Amino acid sequence: MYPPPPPPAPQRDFISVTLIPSRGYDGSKGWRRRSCWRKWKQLSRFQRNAILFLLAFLMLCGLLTYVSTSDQWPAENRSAEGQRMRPANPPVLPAPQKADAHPETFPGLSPQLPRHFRRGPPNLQIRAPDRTFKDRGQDEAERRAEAVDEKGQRTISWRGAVMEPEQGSELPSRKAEGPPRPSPQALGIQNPPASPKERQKAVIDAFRHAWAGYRKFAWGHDELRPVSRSFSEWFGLGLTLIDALDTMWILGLKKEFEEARKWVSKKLEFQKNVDVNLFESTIRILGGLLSAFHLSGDVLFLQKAEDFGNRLMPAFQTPSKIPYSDVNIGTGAAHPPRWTSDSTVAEVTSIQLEFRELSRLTGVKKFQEAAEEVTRHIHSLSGKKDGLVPMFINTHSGLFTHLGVFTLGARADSYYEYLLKQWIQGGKKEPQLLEDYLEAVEGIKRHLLRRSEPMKLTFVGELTHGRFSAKMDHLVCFLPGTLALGAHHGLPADHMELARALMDTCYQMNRQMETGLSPEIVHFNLSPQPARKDVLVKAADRHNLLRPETVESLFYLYRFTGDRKYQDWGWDILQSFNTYTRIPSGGYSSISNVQDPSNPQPRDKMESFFLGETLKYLYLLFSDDPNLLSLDTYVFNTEAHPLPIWAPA
Ligand code: DMJ
Repeated sequence: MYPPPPPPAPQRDFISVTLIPSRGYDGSKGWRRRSCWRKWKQLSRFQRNAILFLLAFLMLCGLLTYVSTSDQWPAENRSAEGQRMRPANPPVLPAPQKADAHPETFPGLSPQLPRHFRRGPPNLQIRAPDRTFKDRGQDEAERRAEAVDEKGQRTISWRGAVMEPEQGSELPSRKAEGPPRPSPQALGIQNPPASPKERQKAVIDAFRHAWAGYRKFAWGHDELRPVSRSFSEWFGLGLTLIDALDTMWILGLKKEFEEARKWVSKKLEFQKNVDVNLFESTIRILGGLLSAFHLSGDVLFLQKAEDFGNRLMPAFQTPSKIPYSDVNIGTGAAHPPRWTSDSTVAEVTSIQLEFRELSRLTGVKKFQEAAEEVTRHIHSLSGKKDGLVPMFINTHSGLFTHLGVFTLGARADSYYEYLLKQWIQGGKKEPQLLEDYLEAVEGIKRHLLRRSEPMKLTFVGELTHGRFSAKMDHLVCFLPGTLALGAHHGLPADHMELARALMDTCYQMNRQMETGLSPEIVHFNLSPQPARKDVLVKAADRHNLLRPETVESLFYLYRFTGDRKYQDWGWDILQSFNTYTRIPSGGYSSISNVQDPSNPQPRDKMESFFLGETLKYLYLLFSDDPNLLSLDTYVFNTEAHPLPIWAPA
């Protein structure tokens, strides 16, 4: 007998998944399909339902994942688009914070209202723009980004090219900045329109960022080194702080102004054994103090200006009365540079606005007399070419040296500017100044003007012993503004035409660079061959020091023509500064290569004129109020410090 069969095992439902690929003998698809179907039919209903449920569940999960990621994709696409359409820093930026909202206020500092007993004709009605909800959001974003820096992480982003990878790679705010990319200008993309008010707020934001760096890492020193978060000294006199005083006043940054004023009052000390350059210290320190006095009415600045002016006077004690380049403000010892007894022509002829004004304010004549003696001397000096001056003058003989070399750039530039501006400052009563200026403009037209190929840009070249060179310094870009100022004050209309043409050229010097920022020096192409660019740059000249001349002239051109294209051009340049020179931890840096947007190579220096001039002119350019430092009331010195016109004609 056979034993009875065992009872059937209880049927257990399970799903077995075989991971080993089961291949048929011939691997045919038909066999596999039939085999799968047979297996499916062999499953119980429960097993089939379980499989169907699992499949449905997986499909649902897949669908949900798709929905959530598809939300991000357009956002990413939008932001990628946005990156192309917008500057790296958005146009609407935080308005100045209220005094009590500043987290880093020096303890015990109570805002001190300036005294208003104005001597000059200031008519400033400058209010900080209202803060909007949007602004606060951006403040918050910026605060978060900065908080990263507060932890001491040295992350300068792709713009600044200093990025410590172990820190930088994990930061969302840094990642958002993305890889190196060309500027909006280089891509030929239109900037979104921003109103003049929004643009002014963007300048205020830039100033605040620059100032924050200076305040954190260089307070009371001459210049910020923003990448190394340190400072450099030139004269050891708080150069950036003094140069920026009137800008703060004009931008409505009263709290910052008061803090700086306190430093001037408590810490600025001129009794120091230090050599200063007569010209640089006159235009930046003397000019800055005089202008701060005029705007604020605070006599502290005038007292400091007079003290400083007195300490500069030994520079004029030379056989020719042409001043030495350097003077020790502690010992009173003046001397030329070590290698020569020459002084630079632009230097000795661009201190007059300040010295004349100091005399007018103090009633002490020696300042004006010493400075005007130089002007008179040069007026009657031989060696000029149709009003164009050589670059050097000897302090012993009083004669021009290095004859036959003529430029509107370094070492000669502001000679021309101060001829016109002194004439305006003095109420147009000094005909010799006007005569020299008009003759010089004719000399420029006759000897230095050419047009480039293929765009036919009008530019100012140089002349060396009769040989023309198509070289133009960015410094020359002060000229369109000066020519326009002269035309506004009644000089020939063709000066204005030349101003417009040169303005186009200066803008192209920025526009044609990959970063949208001009190099220090360009050479123009004169050859009519197609496919050559107008603006050529040599490797040694590719740097940008945050100089003001282009935006300075844009300000004048906009004031006198009302043509908004000049504001738009200035807006482009501000965005390029923000994109390629802004250092996240505070400050802006000069860069070594305006043609390499992926690595512009920060030079770790923020020149004082970036705050004294560049940002001030940008702010004024974006103002639609012709009475904001009216050009019928004020004349700007060559460091952008406004001084009153004595007797407006
Ligand atoms: C400034 O100090 C002055 O504008 C000067 O006239 C030229 N150099 C710098 C700015 O470029």
